[in-house]
Amino acid sequence: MKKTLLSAAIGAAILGAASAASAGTLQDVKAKGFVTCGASQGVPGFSNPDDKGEWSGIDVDYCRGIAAAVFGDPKKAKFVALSSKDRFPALQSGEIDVLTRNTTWTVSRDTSLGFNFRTVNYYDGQGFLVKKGLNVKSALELSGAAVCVQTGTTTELNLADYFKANNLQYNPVVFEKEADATSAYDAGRCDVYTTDQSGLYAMRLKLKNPDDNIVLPEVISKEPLGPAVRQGDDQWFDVVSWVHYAMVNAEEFGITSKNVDEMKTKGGPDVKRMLGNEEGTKIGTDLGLTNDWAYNVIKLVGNYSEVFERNVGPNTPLKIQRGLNALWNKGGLQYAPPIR
Ligand SMILES: N[C@@H](CCC(=O)N[C@@H](CS)C(=O)NCC(=O)O)C(=O)O
Repeated sequence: MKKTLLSAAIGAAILGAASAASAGTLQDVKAKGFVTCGASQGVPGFSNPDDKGEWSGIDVDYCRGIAAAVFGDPKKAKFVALSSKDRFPALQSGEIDVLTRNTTWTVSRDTSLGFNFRTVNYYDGQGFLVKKGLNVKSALELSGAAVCVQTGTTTELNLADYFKANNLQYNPVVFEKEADATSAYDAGRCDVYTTDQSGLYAMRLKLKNPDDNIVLPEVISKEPLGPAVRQGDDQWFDVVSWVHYAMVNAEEFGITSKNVDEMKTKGGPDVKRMLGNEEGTKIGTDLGLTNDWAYNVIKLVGNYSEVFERNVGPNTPLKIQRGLNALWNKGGLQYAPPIR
């Protein structure tokens, strides 16, 4: 009995020390005056710098949403470009406050790497890009192919699993940098390029002749993409999660960046509550923010639909349909718990 109590006490002390070591990100972010987000080195529509170093993308807007929630200013977001391999050490070491970069939520990242995931800002799955000239209609015809793939990703393992499960041979051509993988594929060093389907649509735009390439119909994995934070910092985890939920709830309520001022005074009780317009509310202060945090996210960055349409939707070069990323009541998986 004594031994059990003692080990419980030691366990609690270790846990306490671990949380103390990594807690306080919200305070740190407020003190330095900006949030540092891990981005990719360039995935159009998701996180992509232009020639002037201006970032855009659905993941970039997530980070700007966090800045809007914390500071009332989306410009207080800084981006660090990270390869697939470098993104995890950057989060572990504290170089970045949050990883907002097409990262798949898996059990090993959630446990042995020491991260926490909760929201999925883009539901995806892995696919294959091939040259039309190959005359391949299905991934099952790819036996013997040379496949370009980026290291440090879930992609590598899914690729191995899929070819093994279907008794197909392949030659992996592995790159650390996405740009090298893309140019190798473009130069004909591989027959196939594989990554998340979102990544395939994005990379295709970078090829010499995008229209000469097709995405095969097979989706071989689940890739729930969302932000990761370090374990042991519940408050920061909550802030990062609720920014996404605010965007999704806003879409569900029909609140947009254009009508949010009107909705704040004329909306129903749940809309007013979410936007901080309720007598004696603690809807934001309990999160460590101001009560108008969700208002700021919507006003300054937009609801989930606005962010999706602006970065990856049918009217952008990526031309992606909502699909799995439609709201739960429109046949998709985007579902946010209530803000109340
Ligand atoms: N979702 C997968 C793959 C993510 C990934 O890193 N994809 C590559 C290919 S699209 C990428 O983003 N490369 C850009 C870079 O390394 O900067 C994962 O989390 O492992």
